[in-house]
Amino acid sequence: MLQIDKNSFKKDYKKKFLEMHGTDIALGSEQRKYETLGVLIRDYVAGMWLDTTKKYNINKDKQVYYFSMEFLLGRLLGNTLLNLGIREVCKEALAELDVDLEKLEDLEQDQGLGNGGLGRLAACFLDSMASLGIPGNGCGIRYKYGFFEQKIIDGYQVETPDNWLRNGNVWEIRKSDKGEIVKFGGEIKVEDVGGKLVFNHINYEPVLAVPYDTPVVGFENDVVNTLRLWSAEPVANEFDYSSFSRGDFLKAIEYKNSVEAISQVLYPDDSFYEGKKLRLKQQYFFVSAGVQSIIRHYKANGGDIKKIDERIAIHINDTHPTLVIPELMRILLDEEGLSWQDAWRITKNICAYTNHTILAEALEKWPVDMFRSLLPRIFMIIEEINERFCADLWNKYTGQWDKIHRMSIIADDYVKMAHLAIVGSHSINGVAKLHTEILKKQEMSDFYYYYPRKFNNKTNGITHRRWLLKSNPKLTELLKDTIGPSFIKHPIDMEDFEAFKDDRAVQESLYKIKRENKEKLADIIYKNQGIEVNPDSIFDVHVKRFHAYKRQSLNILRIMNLYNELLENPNKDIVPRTFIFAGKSAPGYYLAKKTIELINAVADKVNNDPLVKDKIKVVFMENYRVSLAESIIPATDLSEQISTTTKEASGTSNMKFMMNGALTMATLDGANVEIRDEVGDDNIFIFGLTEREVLDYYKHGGYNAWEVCNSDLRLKKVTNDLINGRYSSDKDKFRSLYEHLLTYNDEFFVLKDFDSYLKAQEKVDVIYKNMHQWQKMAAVNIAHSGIFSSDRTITEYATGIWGSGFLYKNL
Ligand code: 26V
Repeated sequence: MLQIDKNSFKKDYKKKFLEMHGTDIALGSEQRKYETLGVLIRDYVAGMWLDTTKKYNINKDKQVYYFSMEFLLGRLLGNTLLNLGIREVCKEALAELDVDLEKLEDLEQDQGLGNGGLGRLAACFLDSMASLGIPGNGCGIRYKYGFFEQKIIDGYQVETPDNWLRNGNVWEIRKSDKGEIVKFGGEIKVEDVGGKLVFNHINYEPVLAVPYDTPVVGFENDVVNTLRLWSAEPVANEFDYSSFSRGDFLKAIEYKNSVEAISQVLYPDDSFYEGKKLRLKQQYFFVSAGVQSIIRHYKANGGDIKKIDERIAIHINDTHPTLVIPELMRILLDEEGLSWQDAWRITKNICAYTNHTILAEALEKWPVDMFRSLLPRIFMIIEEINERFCADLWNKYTGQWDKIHRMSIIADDYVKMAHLAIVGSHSINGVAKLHTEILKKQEMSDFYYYYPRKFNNKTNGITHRRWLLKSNPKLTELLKDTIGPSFIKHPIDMEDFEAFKDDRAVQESLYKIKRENKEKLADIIYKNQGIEVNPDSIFDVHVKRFHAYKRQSLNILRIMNLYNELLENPNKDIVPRTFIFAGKSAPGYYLAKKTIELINAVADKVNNDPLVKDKIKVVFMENYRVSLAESIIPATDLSEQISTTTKEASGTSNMKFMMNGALTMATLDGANVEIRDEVGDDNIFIFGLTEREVLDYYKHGGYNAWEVCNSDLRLKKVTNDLINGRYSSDKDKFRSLYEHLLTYNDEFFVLKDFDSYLKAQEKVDVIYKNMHQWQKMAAVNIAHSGIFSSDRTITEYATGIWGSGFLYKNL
């Protein structure tokens, strides 16, 4: 482990500061102090990084490559220090130099290269792989602009670019000597050379992929893994200045721009698939660069290409990197000269795929014409994979054209990425038990019956190092004081905390810790939004991407109803509540944006109404991101996880909240089901339609929103409030929400779940009044959260999917 004492750290820091800035610490800006610390820590890490790589090479360890379009890392400084085990030493040393570590940590820009759950999961997985000593690498895109910054102006979401590299990035190292060429467009000339077909790719547009490596530091174990993100650059000789003089100026500029566009920006939509050529380009770009560099490295280490599947595992995070499959085939066939049979066996052994959503509108499929012209050789390979697959299907399902058509990889002029991922992988997993069952029984049932053994479940997890140790130090101390420190390395040991659930002193400590975290959040809310909130009120929190299925609309309707009730009956006995929302909507998602507007309109009205001043407050926190989540989650009393049952594949914030002692208000959806199974019905608030009821509605119809609305006076009033000018002088402002709920018979059953949601919320009030009971329930939640550590998830991936002995010898 890295050994560094206070004095040597001080010396190193002073020296580094002088080297970098040529001046005294006291004269430097905070930004410079941050940069100095970052570079110094990176230097500390460098030796361990090299040693880890060398060790992996010598041991010929099996390497896992986690391919993902998104890695939502957030900030790195604090967690790197924590994992190195030197955060406290640094903090004290810096304090003696008059530098405040936490202030510097706060200066760091979030690395926001992801939309939400899927990208954050990838980041938690990197942390767990390194901390478990698994040789695991991330492979993705170094977007110049990450997920947009959200501003709320007059209640509307306004998007501004996330220029996260503005001040540089101390964590990355550009490896210009490790570039790869990726080829787009052109034609394939097939030649017969001595009885063997040779595929020559000509007239293509070359793109130079340059890797930027970021160290991923394991927890107190000397392991440093690598996240490799690729940036697109013009190939030098295609963009040389001679073309300017030849008069090809515009062509050269066009080429440069089209290349740089590839890694320019993250697509900010995680719900509606659009067949955009640039996105397909992004996918092939990082997949091809990644696979080429893996094979180059493997061969440079003396690896036998025919045994590469013994040493390499590639994980395909959702369908976005599915082109790994045909790209591997291309290299094995065209460049390594393997037979189809060998190449196909190796490819399937290497690849595994995770599905993260059943929303039909998010499933990726590419128009054949676009695909073929952009990736001609890859298309040929997919055609061949499909022909062979359909021939196999025909053998089993002779005459069943419909079924074969349904399962085909290419059909109706589209290339279906999920089908390709299933056919070309040895493992397909869902991300929570319920989700996996739905995949097997519904969405992917044809494939499940055909390949039953490929399907398995891996319930998601979160890294307790970021989401507990780092973000909630006081709770961490309480756990250490009560159950000892073993949970830090073995989070499942948090179960021991259950023994303290009735301990009054522990309950009081829990209350006190929560209260302090709430005060801190209240300060942030005041600073950012100018709203004063009461830390003694229940902090009732709904933070996540805005999407109709996540039902922020259900939440705001019940707040509107509560407001109505308080106006009618000012003496209504309720525990004061602060309703906190945060989250981004996809820029083109009209209804989601309307919902944000509605929340802000309700906030405006409620927060300015003296009649309810001491009872309720509504806050919409701008620009939800990892670092903001780290402040909100430890301060939450009630976690809202209220998606329409069957729609949320897993959810991961639900796990973060419970680990921080929030109680959960939940439908039995995604991982909420497993949280309920862990804590028991008495320690969670469950409401809403069951899976059966929802699936029945979808199958047989029968849901009538008008009927539900008309039979409940409260609903009549709140839906009417959407169109009677109560929340806006423009009566039509929220009409689209009204129409969606009623006229269009809302497919997410918001109105249907309204009554049971309100009843469950009433229980919250009753229990919150009894502090001891509430904290006892919180203790049970904390105690049972260890199973949701991503260390458990990653251990399951390693043993159940990535396989073979030496990979998990360190577990
Ligand atoms: C989908 C698409 C569709 C096309 C446009 C770009 C784009 C970008 C990302 C995605 C991924 C959507 C899937 C997703 O994020 N699923 C979430 O995955 C979490 C981790 O497994 C899980 O906890 C959430 O329940 C699930 O919604």
